[in-house]
Amino acid sequence: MKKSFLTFAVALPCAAFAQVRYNVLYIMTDDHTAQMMSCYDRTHVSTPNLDRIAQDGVRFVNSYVANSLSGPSRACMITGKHSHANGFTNNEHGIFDGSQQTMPKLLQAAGYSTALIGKWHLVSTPTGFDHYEIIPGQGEYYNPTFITMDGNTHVEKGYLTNLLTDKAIAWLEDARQARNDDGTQRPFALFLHEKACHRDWLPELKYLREYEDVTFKLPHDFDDSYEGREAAADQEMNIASDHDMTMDYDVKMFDPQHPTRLTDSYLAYIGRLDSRDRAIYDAFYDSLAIDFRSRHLTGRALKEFKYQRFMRDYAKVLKTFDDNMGRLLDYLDRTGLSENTLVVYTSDQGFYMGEHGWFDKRFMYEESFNTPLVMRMPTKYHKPVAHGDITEMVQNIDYAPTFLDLAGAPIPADMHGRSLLPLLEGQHPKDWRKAVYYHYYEYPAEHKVRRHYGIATADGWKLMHFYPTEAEDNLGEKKIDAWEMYNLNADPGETHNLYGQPGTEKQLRRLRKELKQLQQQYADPILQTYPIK
Ligand code: SGN
Ligand code: CA
Repeated sequence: MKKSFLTFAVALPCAAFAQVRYNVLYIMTDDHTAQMMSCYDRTHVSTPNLDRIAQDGVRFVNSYVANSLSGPSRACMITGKHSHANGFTNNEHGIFDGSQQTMPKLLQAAGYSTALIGKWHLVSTPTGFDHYEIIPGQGEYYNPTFITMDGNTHVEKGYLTNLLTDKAIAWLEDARQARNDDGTQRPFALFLHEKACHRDWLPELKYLREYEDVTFKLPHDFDDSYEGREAAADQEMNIASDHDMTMDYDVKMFDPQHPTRLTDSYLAYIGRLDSRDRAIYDAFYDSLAIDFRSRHLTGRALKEFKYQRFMRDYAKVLKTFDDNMGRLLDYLDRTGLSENTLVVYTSDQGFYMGEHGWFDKRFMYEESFNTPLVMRMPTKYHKPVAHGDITEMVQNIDYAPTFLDLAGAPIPADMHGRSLLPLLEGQHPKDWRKAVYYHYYEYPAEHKVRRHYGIATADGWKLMHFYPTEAEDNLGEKKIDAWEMYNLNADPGETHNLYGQPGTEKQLRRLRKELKQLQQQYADPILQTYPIK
């Protein structure tokens, strides 16, 4: 658990309490992780514009997702409910039931204009938005396709991250002018959902050479042996593996003489560039590929090479995003919107940047269970607000109740999350949750992470259960039915599984009891399949 250094409240001059309606600007990236955000971790990169939000507002240091995968995370966010309750448990088979209660719909009912720009990924047509312009599925970085509300698609020239900011600012500009019948500004909530920094990390061409002189530090557990962790040993998200992290699509050392299995999808993405831009792209990566082939790297040296390529391309994609955050924040300041707008920045989940030798997410281990979360309250908020670090355990199911609370709208009793507004106002409610619940479902699937659920506690303990289904029989795969327990205070990298170790019985009993309580509280049907005694 990360500890707070600076939590304190600052009193701002009280604006007239009367009828202030605050806007919400919710910005969410894809796969951006705290290890690559300098207000959390300075090891690898600098993200000055994202850090501005934390400097002027708050940084949540114990922020988690309920299910570390795009679609499920988005469904938790807009419903305020865990996956089993909102029905969207995994990307592979999920279709979000758009007829259910969602936070955007409730904001509309409270008089808000709502808009969604960018990645949706919930398959069904978005509901609850007065305006949307989304990208199909994972979308494309170069000359991307957009889907508009009339159901039509069109392609725009440019780099997706820049285009999304343009669209967000254009919508905000209209929203800023929108007035209710009584002449007051109509409040709004804009959800800007980025593709950056999702695989396969295709940089904006102007940043191709950025970070090329940087050698990124290897994580201490880059060569993890996965001892005592059966599911961790069995995944397919190894940087070292050519099957998991491919040489063309991921590493971009494309060799036409030796095309690999993902050649078509790689070529489809870069094939979107026009011939002039494609020549710039090819000139850059071809020169690297020629050098790479001359070195005949194998084994550990090849793994390290792949890590450096992955880190550099990811960092480039992030740099364009951080630039755009600066543009957006400047716009809010220039127009005065900062005064009455809550700015939220988060990611749909964290990501492995070589920790355990991995990329991707899905596991309940810290790197992907954690997600960055910084917020800046309206600068003319009518009460004192918190600055610095918020250490309470928060989860993406809390965003929906928070925005409703800020809007002055009732929070439905069936939402699992809790409003963060008291925390943002500098309070520390005594009855704040002491543990968070997690459940991941997408197996069988790419990266082969087994289904698991678990609990993480505020005092730094974690218990997880990887459980089998009938899928393993059908696939002829090994059934894994394994528990893991960690003391993060002593073992932050989660490499020493304490489950079943002598001397940990009391702690295990306590964690099992708390896990059961949370499963009962949220009514997760898994409790029927795997009852906890
Ligand atoms: C794609 C990626 C995976 C990634 C999932 C889910 N493969 O399928 O690496 O785990 O998305 O990501 S790719 O070959 O298509 O790049 S998520 O963030 O959308 O959940
Ligand atoms: Ca994601």
